[in-house]
This record gives sequence, structure tokens and C-alpha cells, in this order.
Amino acid sequence: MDTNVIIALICLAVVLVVAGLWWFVASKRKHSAEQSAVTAEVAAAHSEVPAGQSQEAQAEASLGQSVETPESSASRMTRLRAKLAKSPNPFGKALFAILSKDQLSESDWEEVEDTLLRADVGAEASEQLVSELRSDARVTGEKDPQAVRTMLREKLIALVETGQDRSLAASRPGSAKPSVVIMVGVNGTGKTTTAGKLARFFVADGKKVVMGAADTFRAAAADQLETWGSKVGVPVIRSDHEGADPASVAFEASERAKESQADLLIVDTAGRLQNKANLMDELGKIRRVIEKNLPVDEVLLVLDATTGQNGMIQAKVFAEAIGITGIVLTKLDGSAKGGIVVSVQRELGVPVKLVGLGEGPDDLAPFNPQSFVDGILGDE
Ligand SMILES: Nc1nc2c(ncn2[C@@H]2O[C@H](COP(=O)(O)OP(=O)(O)O)[C@@H](O)[C@H]2O)c(=O)[nH]1
Ligand SMILES: [Mg+2]
Repeated sequence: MDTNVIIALICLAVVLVVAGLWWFVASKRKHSAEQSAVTAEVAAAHSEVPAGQSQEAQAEASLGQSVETPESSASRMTRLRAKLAKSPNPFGKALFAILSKDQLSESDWEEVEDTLLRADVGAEASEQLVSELRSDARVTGEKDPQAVRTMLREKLIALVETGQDRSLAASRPGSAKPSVVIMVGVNGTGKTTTAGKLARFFVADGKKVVMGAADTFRAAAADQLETWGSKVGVPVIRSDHEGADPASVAFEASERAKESQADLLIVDTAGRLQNKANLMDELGKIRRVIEKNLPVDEVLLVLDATTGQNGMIQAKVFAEAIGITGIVLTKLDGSAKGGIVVSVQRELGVPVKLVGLGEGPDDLAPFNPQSFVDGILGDE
């Protein structure tokens, strides 16, 4: 073979080897550059989310949805107190108008009792209050309206105040973590809405909340709860098919709350059960499965104030089916029957802990007897 050909072949081989080496090194460099770009992107995505937010909130934020900040407790209380004073709950005002008359006739006293009954105070409590008022010298003798008003205020507060603890277990110092609240009550009373409002309430206080959609009758019920949760970055554990076992959703929610070290788990339930045995069976099962993971320290019965005594009969069935620790009285904003606070506490033996005062997301307030009575008595 010609020496020139050999030299040309050697040169070609050298060029090929050098080109191959160059290609290998370049592709390696490109790969590592891509990787570091991805790492930088991930880091940037994380740094955009403020510290202290939940994983779900981060996921939400990265999806471009903003997480709302619920109203603070102080602002909520001022706003809702004013709202209660303006609510169509005139029985305090009506009583005051009658009692400030110069001479109280027998028919005036009948009117006092009627007013109380119409406001759903209940027969026993109404009778008791009338007899106390009749024997009070400040009503029968004194005619200074201010004195009558003060006396009426005291009597009404005494009627509403039971001396029981109205705080939620989750708000007490040293409460279990996660604390568990189960919402129960008849369909349409406001369970899901109250669960959503309650979640916001705790989120506003910087607490980590998880919700469980154990109303599995309709997918829409879980969607409704999810809508509430997603606005404030609260994860909602749900089933993806209608008619799933509510207890298994509740169990999963309790596992999630425990794993994620949440402060509070709120479990929404269905209210449409054919009979008491059925109801006891289902609510009992929900409670038992949660208790495999966490103690249940609050069962809130949700009662619609506008349904009056009828609603209370149904509420009693729930109270018997699962021990309740407190009552949420909803739709007090649209009810002239504020006296139901008195009768429900008497009938069920547990305190009203929260009141719903509207459809707004933060229209839920802790129940306070003084503010309530001031509200129904109206401004001077
Ligand atoms: N005005 C008013 N409406 C309320 C209140 N609470 C709930 N609602 C309304 O009552 C309806 C039924 O509520 P929902 O939570 O779905 O009841 P659930 O079937 O018990 O879960 C909804 O339209 C709510 O907006 C309240 O405090 N005031
Ligand atoms: Mg519901």
C-alpha cells in the first residue's frame, strides 16, 4: 500500500476519534446543564410559596389559583354583632315595648307570653319567664324604661346562659392534635356550609385543617366541600364515586389528618337516612373508624333556626343516634325565632356553641349569650 494512503487513513482515524470524543464531552455538558436548569426551576417554584403554607396550598399556588385569607376573628365579631342587632329577631324589642307600659293589664301579660311562644322560646321557659317578670317589682312598680330594660336584659341572659362551656374542644389549650369535629344534622340545615366556614375560622387563626367529605350520597356534596376547602388551601378527602362507604372516607380523612399533623379534622356527614336505626348504624360506624386513629372530641349538631320546633324533633333523633357536644344554630339571620336558642338548649341539654348569620364565607360566630340578648333587644 502506498505510504501516502496509509498516512491519509491514519489522519482520518485520528480526526474521527477526536470528533467522537468532542461529541461525547459536549453531550455530557448539555445534559448536566439541562438538569441544573430543572433543579433551579424547582427551587424557584418552592421559593415562590411563603413558608408555613401547607403542601396543598403550595400545589394550589403552583396551579395559579390564589388562596384566600379568611376574615380575622376580631373583625368578624364586630361585623356579626352588628348583623345580629339588625336581624329580624324582634322578640326582645317586642317584650320591652310591652313591659315599659305604665299599667300592665292581664292582656299585656298574655301578649308577653305569646311573644315568647312565637319566638320559639318554648312553653315551659315562656311560662317561667312570665311568672318571674310578674313578681319582679322593677316591672310591676318601677316605670323607668332604663330600669325595665336592664331587668329584662338580665332575665333574658339568665334564660340563655346555662353555665356550660361553649368553646370548641379544638380551641381549648392542650386539646388533642388533631382535634376531630363531626358535623351531623338533617339535610339542608347547613352542615357542609358550616364545615367550610369552620375550616376558615381555624385557618384564620393559623391552624392546619383537613376535611373529610363523608356525605357520599351525591358527588355534588363533596364538590361543595372541596370548593370551600380549595379557597383557603384546606385539603378535602373524598371518594371519587357516588354512594361510596362514608365510613371509609372518614377513616382515610383521619389517617391523612394524623399523618400530616393537622390541628383539626372536620368531617361532614349526610343527613338523609330513612330511620333511626339506620342513622345510628352509619354515624356510629363513622365515629368508630375515626377513633381507630384519633379521639373524636366534638360532635356538632347543625340545626336550622327557621324550622323552629319541627327541626328540633328531628334534631333530637340525631342527638340520640350519636352523642352530641354542641349545637350550631344556622340561618339565625333569616329567623324571627331566636328563642329557639333557649328551647334547643333545654331539650338537648347541650350548649349552642356557634351561630350561622348568613351565607357569606365568614358568617359564623361563636355564640355569646350577652351579645345575643343585646342583639334581640336592639339598640336603645
Ligand atoms: N342565610 C343563611 N343561610 C345559610 C346559613 N347556613 C347555611 N345556609 C344555607 O343553607 C343551604 C343549605 O346548606 P348546606 O350546607 O348545603 O346544608 P347541608 O345539607 O346540611 O349540608 C345553603 O344554601 C346555605 O347557603 C346561615 O347561617 N344563614
Ligand atoms: Mg351537605
